Amino acid sequence: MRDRVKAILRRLDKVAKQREQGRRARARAEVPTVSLVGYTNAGKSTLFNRITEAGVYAADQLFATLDPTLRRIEVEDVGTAILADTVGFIRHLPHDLVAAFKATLQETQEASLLLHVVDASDERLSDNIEAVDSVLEEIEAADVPRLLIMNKIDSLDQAEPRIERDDEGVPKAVWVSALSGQGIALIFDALTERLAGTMVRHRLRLPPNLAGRMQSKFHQMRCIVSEEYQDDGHLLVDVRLPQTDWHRLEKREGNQLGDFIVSE
Ligand SMILES: Nc1nc2c(ncn2[C@@H]2O[C@H](COP(=O)(O)OP(=O)(O)OP(=O)(O)O)[C@@H](O)[C@H]2O)c(=O)[nH]1
Ligand SMILES: [Mg+2]
Repeated sequence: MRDRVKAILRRLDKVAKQREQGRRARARAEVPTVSLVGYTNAGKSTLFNRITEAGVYAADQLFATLDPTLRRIEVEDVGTAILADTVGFIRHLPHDLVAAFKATLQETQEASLLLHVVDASDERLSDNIEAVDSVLEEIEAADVPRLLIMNKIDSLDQAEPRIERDDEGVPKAVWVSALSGQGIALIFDALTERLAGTMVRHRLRLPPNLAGRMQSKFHQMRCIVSEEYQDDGHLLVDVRLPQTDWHRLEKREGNQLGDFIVSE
């Protein structure tokens, strides 16, 4: 058993490395990644197939062969996006598994949007949502934007496919059936609305006490256009990233980043 665990962990490591390379290439091309996450058996893989057959990409073969859990989709007003299927989450994930998950689920952390798929017909619906939320927290993906997918409406009495919106009119949930295909087009509509945000570009002049940390953060996000250390230890850095990512980062940094913006 111990040997098997070792072998599996080694393979996970290799997968993580390959995915890392893929992510880099995609980030360079500024292609948003949409990750399907959710409790095991929620219907993620079924939905993955549904969505990708609806948005087929002719030249996708090679891509699909390289990694069957990643597919290209075309979203109106957004262009190409990558859809990623992931392993199902479970309650009480053992701690050593969390570590293994962390490697493979980096995709989740760095996704532009998470589609949290739930089985709407499961009586433990809210428990499952909570369990997934806490795993997302554990793998440090809690602040990635999320869209809830209420799946399996074919098993409910009287549930119509629809988009549910928050107070500001932003889609927060889509009611669908991956099995029957009802509501799949609505997912594309919601993707357009959630992803078609604009890119922003900023030039920042960061003081030495912030420069190092922010520099590695920007590198991680792969949004650096140019960077240069000045004689006084300040870092002059140009970044280009989706507006939503910028806002998220600003918030995370206690809203102080804006103070360091300088004009080009
Ligand atoms: N009734 C109904 N069943 C569905 C629907 N979507 C998926 N299923 C069924 O739910 C079961 C699980 O589906 P999967 O797509 O494998 O679920 P998953 O979330 O990928 O599961 P894991 O990969 O194990 O986490 C299968 O038996 C599917 O046929 C749906 O919309 N309606
Ligand atoms: Mg699956």
